[in-house]
Amino acid sequence: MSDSKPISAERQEFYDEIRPLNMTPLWEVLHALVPKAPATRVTPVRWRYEDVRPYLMSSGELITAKEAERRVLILENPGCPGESSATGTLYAGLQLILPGEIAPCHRHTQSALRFIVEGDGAYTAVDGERAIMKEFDLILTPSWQWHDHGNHSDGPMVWLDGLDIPTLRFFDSGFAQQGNDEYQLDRRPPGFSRAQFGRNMLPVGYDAPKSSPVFHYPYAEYRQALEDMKDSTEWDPHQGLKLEFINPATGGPMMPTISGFVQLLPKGFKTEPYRATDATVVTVVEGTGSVQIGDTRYDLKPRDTFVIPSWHTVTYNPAEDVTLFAFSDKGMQQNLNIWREERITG
Ligand code: 1HN
Repeated sequence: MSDSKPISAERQEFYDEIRPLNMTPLWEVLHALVPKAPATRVTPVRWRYEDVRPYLMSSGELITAKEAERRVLILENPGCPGESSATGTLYAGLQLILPGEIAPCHRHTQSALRFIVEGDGAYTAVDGERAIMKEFDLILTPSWQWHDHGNHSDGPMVWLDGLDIPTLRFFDSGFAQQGNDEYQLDRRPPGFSRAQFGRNMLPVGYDAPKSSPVFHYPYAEYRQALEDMKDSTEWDPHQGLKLEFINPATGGPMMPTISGFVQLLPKGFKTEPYRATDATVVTVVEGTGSVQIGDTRYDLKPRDTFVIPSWHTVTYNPAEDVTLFAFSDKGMQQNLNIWREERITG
């Protein structure tokens, strides 16, 4: 049945009759429900950091981190207005914390990542262990772990928050709890988790958690991994050099609902077209160039963030060496056996 054919008076009358019984005919919507190719309301969108930053700083004069609980400007996809969503499954926002401020302790079923875009020396404490933030570090706050942020540095600190809010909203399973205290006391020294889990070893008798116990991935380390691989690795013509942040206890994604990646595209390495069913939020770490997403083209600059919707064809044209950080629902889709990719050739 076609989804667009005009509806006859006889059928419309029937539909109107069954409506009060909370029934509707499948044949009018079947092809929209199961399209021939993945369809999405999510659109490509790009936020230039230079456009966003002045407003983020203004928000710092409008409300304190304490009053706001989290002082964040949501990066909302124009295809899903009012939904606080960057993609169908994921949320993104830019958070500001000023010197001397505290974002009070809480926990929630939603999982979160922080990708530091500006500043040096503020901290996130996650279940009693502090991570000191440096530019382009990745910090995880897995589901139900206590977390608070504080800025003892002398400059503003800005990071990209990535959460699985739309996913938990879909499951009606999102909720939060406030901490008794504004901030947590240290229960372990900074770096303890990385010492325990970050060296390809695990404590004996350890039960693998669903999210990576390595909750802090310093830029200096993952950047060096890319650098060390640069000369010896065969580059993927569609993706350049792309690495995933994993849960070392399972080999799976860093968190069950959010997968994280870094990607290096050397100067002049134009990628071949690629598409996949995971909608992706990307932040430029280093370098300039451009990205083509379906019919939309954006120039790339450090700290800009953009969205690649599901099944949109992507190509990159790096004018300099470009490093990207990306997060998506790839691991969640893989666990459900619904993830697909296509390397488009010729
Ligand atoms: C949250 O807890 C944080 O802890 C940031 O920094 C953004 C957006 C929605 C719900 C909870 C944070 C959030 C959030």
